[in-house]
Amino acid sequence: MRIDIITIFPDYFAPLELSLIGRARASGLLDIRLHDLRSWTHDRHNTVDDTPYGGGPGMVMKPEPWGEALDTVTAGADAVPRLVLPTPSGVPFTQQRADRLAGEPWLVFACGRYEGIDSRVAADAAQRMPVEELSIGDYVLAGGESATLVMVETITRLLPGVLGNAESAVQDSFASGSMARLVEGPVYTKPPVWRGLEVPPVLLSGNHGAVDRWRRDQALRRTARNRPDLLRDTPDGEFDRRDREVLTEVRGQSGTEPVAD
Ligand code: JEE
Repeated sequence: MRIDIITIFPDYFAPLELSLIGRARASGLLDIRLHDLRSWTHDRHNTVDDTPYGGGPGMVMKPEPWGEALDTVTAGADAVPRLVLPTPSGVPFTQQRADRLAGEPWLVFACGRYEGIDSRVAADAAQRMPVEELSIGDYVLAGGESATLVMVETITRLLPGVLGNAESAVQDSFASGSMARLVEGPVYTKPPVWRGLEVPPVLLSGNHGAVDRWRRDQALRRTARNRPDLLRDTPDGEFDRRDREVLTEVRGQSGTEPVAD
């Protein structure tokens, strides 16, 4: 997969040289190219922003450098890339969307700053390529760079050969299909006792049926506590009798796990 990233902060993407992504790049599996938007400015101050039409706070990114950047980056290839525009007003970036984007041969990420990019940039690009305005969550970042890092990491770990353990990514997407979506329960490794805390004995029992049931109980409890929205979206038919016992029990308790907000 080829990924182009256009930004005024190319150094922000140093982490893409590390770990799984760094190795995938070195092996030629991933072709990630960084571009400094300011190299498509022509004034002595390399200006990329201007005041917003209609008034209001902050500055907006000028369209001209973006137009030239996208023309140059997408030129000279037979293929047409998909343009991803991270924005707080975008469609939610989800695992399902990551799965689809992982099937694309070429993605271009346009990282805005200030209050965002002049809207005509997306409108103009859309005449030549598919454009997706995406948001990584309901909070306001200072720019699109960290959102791009999140999306690139989420997408590239799905590529065959990028993850060390080829099974993990497949398992994730299998689990997020149409079946009941639960968050994972706790995980443990050696030693069996650490600072007086024991690994739950069932995990050492060798009884795979009991392990599976215990893990599901834990996943149900944690989902009910941390993500009740996921359970409300799950049809009743997805729960067996034991599931319903666990949910009834946990719903009658008060917070034993830390809860946000
Ligand atoms: C790209 C600039 C900063 C700050 C105006 C008006 C918006 C943009 N999930 C996500 N959160 N934030 C981003 C994101 C933020 C960006 C850019 C992505 C480019 N910024 C910025 C303020 C505003 N605000 C009131 O409503 C909120 C716009 C993002 C993603 N992906």
